[in-house]
Amino acid sequence: MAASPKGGSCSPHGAQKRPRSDEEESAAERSVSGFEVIRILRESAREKNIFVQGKLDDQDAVIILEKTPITQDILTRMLKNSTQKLEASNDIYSTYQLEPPPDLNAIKSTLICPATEKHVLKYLRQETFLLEETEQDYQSITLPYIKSQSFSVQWVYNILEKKAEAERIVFEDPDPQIGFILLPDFKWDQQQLDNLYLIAIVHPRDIKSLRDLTADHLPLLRNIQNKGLDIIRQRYGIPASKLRVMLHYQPSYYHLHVHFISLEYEAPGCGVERAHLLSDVIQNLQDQPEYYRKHTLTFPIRADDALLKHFQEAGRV
Ligand code: M7G
Repeated sequence: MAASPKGGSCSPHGAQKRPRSDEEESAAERSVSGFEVIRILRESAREKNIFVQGKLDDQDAVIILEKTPITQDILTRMLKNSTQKLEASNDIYSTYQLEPPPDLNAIKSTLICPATEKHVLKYLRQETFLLEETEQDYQSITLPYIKSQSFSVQWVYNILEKKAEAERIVFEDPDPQIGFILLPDFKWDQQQLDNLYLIAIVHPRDIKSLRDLTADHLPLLRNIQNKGLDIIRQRYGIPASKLRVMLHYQPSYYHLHVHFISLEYEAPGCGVERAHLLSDVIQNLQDQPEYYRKHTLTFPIRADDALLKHFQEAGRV
C-alpha cells in the first residue's frame, strides 16, 4: 500500500512553507558520492542494511544504506519493466536476476555528518547487557552522566522551531504544556505503510525521558495518544490496533518523544527490554503518580557504553 495521505484533515498546523535554512541547503547539496569508506560498523543480510563509518569532505561521517520493501503498488511495474537475466532453471524451478528501473530501485540512505564518536559507537555491533537502575542509581549515576554526555538534541529544537523538517510535519498541537509535533521518523521513507514510523516530539523542553514522568504529565501523554492515533487513522488509514505506540528507556536523545510504529514493522528497539507502551505508561501513572521516578527500571546497555562503566565503578554491576 502506498503511503499517500487519506483525507485532508491533518494538514500541517502552523507549519508554513518557508525557504530552506543555510544548514538545510548545505545538507541538501552535500553529495554522498564523496563518502570515503573507513569501516563497516554493522551489516545485516536479513534486514538488508549496512552501517558504514567514513569521511565526507574531511569530516567524520556515518552513512546507513537500506533496501526498501517491495510493495504491492510497485510490483506490477517492477515485473513488467525490469530487465531480467535467467540464472538457473531446473524442471519447474527457475531463478532470475531482475534489474528494475532506477525509480523502483531506490536505496534509503541516512547520512550523519559530522558524526561524533558516540554515533559511531551507537551503530557498531556490540554485546549488550541488561542493567537494573534503581531510583538512587538514576540520581547518583545516570542523571549526572546524561547531563555530561548525552547526544545533542539540537535536531529536536530545530523541528520544534521549524528550522528543519517543517514541510514534513504531519500534525502540530502548539500548546506549550501538552502540545507536540508529529512527523515521520528518519527511519521511515514514507514509501509504504508496512514500515510506518512517526515520532511525536513534545513542546515542553524539561522532560528528558520516561524517568521524569509523573501524573502531572498525564494530560500531555493522553493528548499525544488521542491526537496521534486519530491523525494517523485519518491520514494513513491505520487504526490504533495496528500501531505500537511506545517510549524507549534509555532513549538516545533526552527530550521526551513517543514512537508510533506499524505493528507489521519489527523496528529496532521494540523488544521488552527497551520499549514501554504509552498505554501502559499512562495506566501506571494513573495508579501511582510517581511510578517512573520510584521504580527500578531495566534497560539494555552496550558493552562500550560509558554509562556501564559508571555503574561498574559505583559497584552496581
Ligand atoms: P530514541 O528512542 O531516542 O533512540 O529515538 P533510538 O535512535 O536509539 O531509537 C529517537 C528517534 O528519533 C529514532 O527513532 C530516530 O530514528 C529518530 N531521529 C533521530 N534524528 C537525529 C532524527 C532527525 O533528525 N529527524 C527525524 N525526523 N527523526 C530523527
